[in-house]
Amino acid sequence: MAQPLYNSLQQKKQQQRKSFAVLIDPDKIFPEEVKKVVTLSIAAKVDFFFLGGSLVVINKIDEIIQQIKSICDIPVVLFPGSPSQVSKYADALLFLSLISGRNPELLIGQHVISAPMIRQSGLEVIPTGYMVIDGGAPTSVSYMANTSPIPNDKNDIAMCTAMAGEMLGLQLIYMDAGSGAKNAVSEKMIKRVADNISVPLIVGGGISTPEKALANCNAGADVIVVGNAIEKDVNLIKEISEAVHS
Ligand code: 1GP
Repeated sequence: MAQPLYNSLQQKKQQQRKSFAVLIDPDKIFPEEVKKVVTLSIAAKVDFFFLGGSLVVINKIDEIIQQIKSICDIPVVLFPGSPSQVSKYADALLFLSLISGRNPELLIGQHVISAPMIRQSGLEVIPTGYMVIDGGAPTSVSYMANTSPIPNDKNDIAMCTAMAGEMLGLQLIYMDAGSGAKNAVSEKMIKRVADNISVPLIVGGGISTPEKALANCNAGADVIVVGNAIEKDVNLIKEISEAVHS
């Protein structure tokens, strides 16, 4: 299956170019706000929109993607918390396997259920090793996943988990402290993981300043994801984008 979006990510990694993804939680955004976020993202040269949440109560995913697509061609990547969060209007889907946990449903169970629907959608599928790192307080993802996150000072566990994910054939590693995490993933842990894998590394959860985004890039993150902080202050789109692209 063709993977244009993944190929561009790999190419960027080779060129040491970093990407910035704005995370839109479909439950937390009103249609009138989408336009503002998208307009600011175009101006700031945002690389991707990630769309999804640990729990989506009102399913507006199709509607939001169509709205984004009517304004710009920034790729929309689904970051689904459940098989119901699939939309044929997106460009790609992170097929997440929760490799930091030991819940078979999130390692393979829900994938089996959603596979035919995803195949039918024609979406680009990117197999992703999803690692939840302790962000200092329970987040939606840690509760919904019903597994323990990796302790935030256990850099070796994170490294070995990411290495195993890559050896299993996963094409991306996503380290996530959870949306609105009190503590973002540490630069030491990011570096330890980045130094030991060759697939692109996504880092998110609790990033709220351009300085932290830049530090994460310097530690080895290839894609920075920010959602919560932008929901509170949309001006951060420009500031964080500049930091990531610098
Ligand atoms: C959460 O990585 C994302 O899954 C982004 O986290 O909302 O805290 O930016 P924030």
